[in-house]
This record gives sequence, structure tokens and C-alpha cells, in this order.
Amino acid sequence: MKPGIEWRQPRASADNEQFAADLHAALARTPKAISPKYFYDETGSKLFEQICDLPEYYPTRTELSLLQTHAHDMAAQMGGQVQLVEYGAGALRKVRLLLDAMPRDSVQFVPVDISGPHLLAACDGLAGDYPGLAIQPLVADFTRQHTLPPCPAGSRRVGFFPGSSIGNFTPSEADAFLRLAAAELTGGGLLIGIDLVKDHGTLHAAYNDAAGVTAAFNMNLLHRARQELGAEFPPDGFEHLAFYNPAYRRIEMHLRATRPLELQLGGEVYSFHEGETLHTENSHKYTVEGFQALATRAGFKPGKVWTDENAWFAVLWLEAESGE
Ligand code: AVI
Repeated sequence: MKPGIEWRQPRASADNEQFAADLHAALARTPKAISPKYFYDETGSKLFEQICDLPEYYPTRTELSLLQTHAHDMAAQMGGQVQLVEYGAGALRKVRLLLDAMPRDSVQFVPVDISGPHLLAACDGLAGDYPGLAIQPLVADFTRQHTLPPCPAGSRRVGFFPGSSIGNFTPSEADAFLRLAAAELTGGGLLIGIDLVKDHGTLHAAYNDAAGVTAAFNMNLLHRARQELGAEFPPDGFEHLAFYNPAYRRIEMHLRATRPLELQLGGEVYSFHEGETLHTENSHKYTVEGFQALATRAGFKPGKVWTDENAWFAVLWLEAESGE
């Protein structure tokens, strides 16, 4: 910290402390990189909802249409009586399509999400629309050890992880999550949405929309840093950068310095040379076979696959066998 400079933190909270610590670490490493989880404050979550409706962003509408068309077939893979665990539940929009295909009294629904207030609000809405549905929300980070409510007698525990959210995990995080899920879903299975490798133009457009919503979503990370942590940097010092990296089969999002500049955070000064980036997100794209191989290594047995006519997105059923 520079002598004589007193850093005033605008709003102190445990969340801010973690954000500050992670942002310091992100800016100190080479290359600079931070977890995409910091996109999702209230503004970021709203921007993400807008992204989902963009004409260029095909994943949401493609997955919704797969769920709409095949919900009965998907529900049939799951089995008669189920405890349905949704990982990273969010707005609970997609699960409604599955629930519509299942007898209400055959399901105990366990949405798991790290954000308590959002989860409880979404559950209230669901309970209003699905009277009689048993809902047991769990506030937890589903990527870490957590304890699910016991599976009701006679039910199979099945997981639901839509949205190609697994694409935002590093390969080792994806492997760790799948292993954890295979263990806790033993005897049941996992229904998961993945975004598929496709032509680079379609991928590029999905993360570089004409309306600039994805750019605003990316830049929101810097707005948060300014508002919540008092970070200082030139207002036009960074621009949105998103491109497909074929070597890793992933879209990379970065915030790129438009010129040499300094970013001050809590008394520390971090330099950026022109063109240097803060890497903010990876969005991995898979082939069905590649993902099934990953899931098999984690303990699943691949089952049915539903995909659209362009083969842009896939929903996979993975059996978590008991090994007996
Ligand atoms: C949440 N996740 C699956 C989105 C994706 O496509 O990787 C996040 C996103 N980033 C930019 N646009 C959308």
C-alpha cells in the first residue's frame, strides 16, 4: 500500500472482502484472470437474462426447445418416483418444462443455489404455480461438499444441470463436479445441457452481439469493482473481447486495456500495457462423444442424447450406476 494513502472501502461485507481478495490475486497473476462468478450481482444477473433472449445467443432457446419437445422422454429416463436435484437453480425456468411432464406427486424437488434470497424467491413463484409440489430448497455451493435432504423411500435421486453452465468450469472443475454428482446421484442419474462445438462464426456472434449486451455483462465486473471496492481506472480504459480459441475449444472473454493504464485497488496499483487483458470467462464447447468420455471417467454411464437439427446444443442423460 502506498504510504499516506488511506483506502476507504465504500461498503464492507464478507462478499466484498472475498471479491477484493480474488480481484487482487487476479490482477497480480500473469496472465491476469478472475472467476466468472463475479459477473453475477443483481445487474449482471439481469444482463445475463437479456443475453438469453438475444437473437445471436442460441444456447438458451435451443435448450428450451429440446426440453419442450422431449420432456416426457427425459422424464421417462429419470424413472417413476424421483428426488429431482437442480444444481445452480437460478430462476427455475427450465425445470418447469420437466415438471410439466411428471406427475406432481412423483417428485420431490430440491433446487440448490448459493444465493439464498434468489432461491427462496424463485421457490415461492414455483410453489404458487405448482401447488402440491414438494419443494426442499438448499442454499449451498453445489461444487463443494454439501448434504442433500434424504432421498424419499422408493425414489431415485436425479440431477438436473441445464444451461451449459458446466462449460464455464475449467476441465478439472468439470471433472470434480461430475465425480461429486456421480457419487451423490448413485442409483439415479444426471440430465445435463452442454453447448456443442460448431462453426466459429456462430460461436463468435453469440458472444459479440450487435446490441452490446454481452459487452455490458463483461464490463459489469469493472463497474462492480469501482462501486463496491472503490477501484479506480480510466472510464474508457477497457473494452470487451470475446473470441473462440480452437486449441481449447472454448470461447474466452477478456477485458482488454485500450492503452497503457493503471488500475488502483485498495492502495495497490496494477499496470496494464496496451492490449493486455483481464481474462474473465471461459465457455467450453464439447462434442457429445467427448463429454460422454469425461462423464464416463467420472463414474457415469452415458444414456440417451437429445440434440437439435443443427447439432448446436445437446441434453444428455447419464446413469449413475450403483456399481453392484
Ligand atoms: C452461464 N453460461 C453458460 C454462459 C455461457 O454462455 O458461457 C455465460 C455467458 N457469458 C457470456 N454470455 C453468456
